[in-house]
Amino acid sequence: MNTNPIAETVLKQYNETQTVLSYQPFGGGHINDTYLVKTENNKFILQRVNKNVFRTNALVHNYNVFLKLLDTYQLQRNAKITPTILKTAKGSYHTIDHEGFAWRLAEFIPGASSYQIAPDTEVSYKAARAMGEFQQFLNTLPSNEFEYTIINYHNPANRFRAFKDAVEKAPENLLNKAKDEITFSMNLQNIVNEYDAVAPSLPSRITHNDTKLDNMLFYSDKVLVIDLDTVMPSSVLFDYGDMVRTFTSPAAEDEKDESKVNFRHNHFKALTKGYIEGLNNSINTIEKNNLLLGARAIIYEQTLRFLTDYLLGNPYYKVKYAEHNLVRTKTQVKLLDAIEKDKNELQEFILSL
Ligand code: ADP
Ligand code: GN1
Ligand code: MG
Repeated sequence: MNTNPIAETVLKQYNETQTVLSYQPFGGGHINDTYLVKTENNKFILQRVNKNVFRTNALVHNYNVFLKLLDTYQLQRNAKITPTILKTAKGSYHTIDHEGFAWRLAEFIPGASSYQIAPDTEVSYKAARAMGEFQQFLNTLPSNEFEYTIINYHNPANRFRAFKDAVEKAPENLLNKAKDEITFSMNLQNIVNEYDAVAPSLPSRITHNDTKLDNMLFYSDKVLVIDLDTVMPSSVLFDYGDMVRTFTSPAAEDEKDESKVNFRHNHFKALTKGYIEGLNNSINTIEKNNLLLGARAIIYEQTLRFLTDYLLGNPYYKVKYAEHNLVRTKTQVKLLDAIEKDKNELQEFILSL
């Protein structure tokens, strides 16, 4: 049995978790601490939100805004789009511990699968369609009431500046090991300029902002969207882009054997079709014309983020070994390189839908 006095104090706040039998670390997220909690009759997901990454007050506020409207939305459509987040006996969705960390409890979806790699195109299609449908819910939210849980989160220009700073500061041995990836990243700065040229014409929407495949849960024939900590104003380009990033490669984000990483056109087509169908005409022409730019921008941004973290000694992402972020960088480089080579054909496909 795991023991964590803070987790136990938090669990005491809920009527449903007075008799906890066990709780264990769970899932493969890079940011929060997630536990599977077992009681006599039930299971729950307990999460401690990383206060070094998220602005806790903004996050707690945003959950209050969208959870207030979620029940009605789901009831009206007779559809569940995300797991239920429980209220404490005092009626809050989060409890703040004495160190300032926010905790929350969600229902556990039994028998649900989440994937690091899309096993077939049906999964890519269904996941993207669910994300498009989730966007329809986000489109109903009062966007002026949202706060930024992370400032400058999807901002390629800012990520590029942080990367250049890291290159200035990094020790020689790390710079040597990441030589090729640094050169590749410096050479693709045009993606930042392309994104910046389009950004002022994009509508600001409430979007999910972390649409990697393992932030979706599959059970029976349904898909639920999870990990709502980055729901805030941004652009659908990034939501589409992060699906391209995480659905199209047949290898994990941290696959050490680079030869296993490649860009699967059939998954690209399946997810693009699924997302556009799920959105049901709720994006405008400028957004649609620039979806591919969103994919290129987010994979570039992710390359820069992993590489920056590696050069700075891994302050941000959870790592299992010293080179973990460099390995992650290399998979992004390979994927982005493949997309850059095929971009005309990919753009043509998007516009054909
Ligand atoms: P992080 O922000 O750290 O990525 P997530 O909210 O994505 O945290 O949760 C981490 C993992 O835990 C998910 O990828 C998923 O596998 C699992 N998970 C999260 N919520 C649930 C749930 N309600 N039911 C079942 N599994 C869940
Ligand atoms: C993080 O929290 P998680 O593991 O779902 C990160 C994303 C990255 C992703 C890369 C808040 O997502 O931005 O794309 O890792 N989340 C945050 O795997 O930084
Ligand atoms: Mg996650």
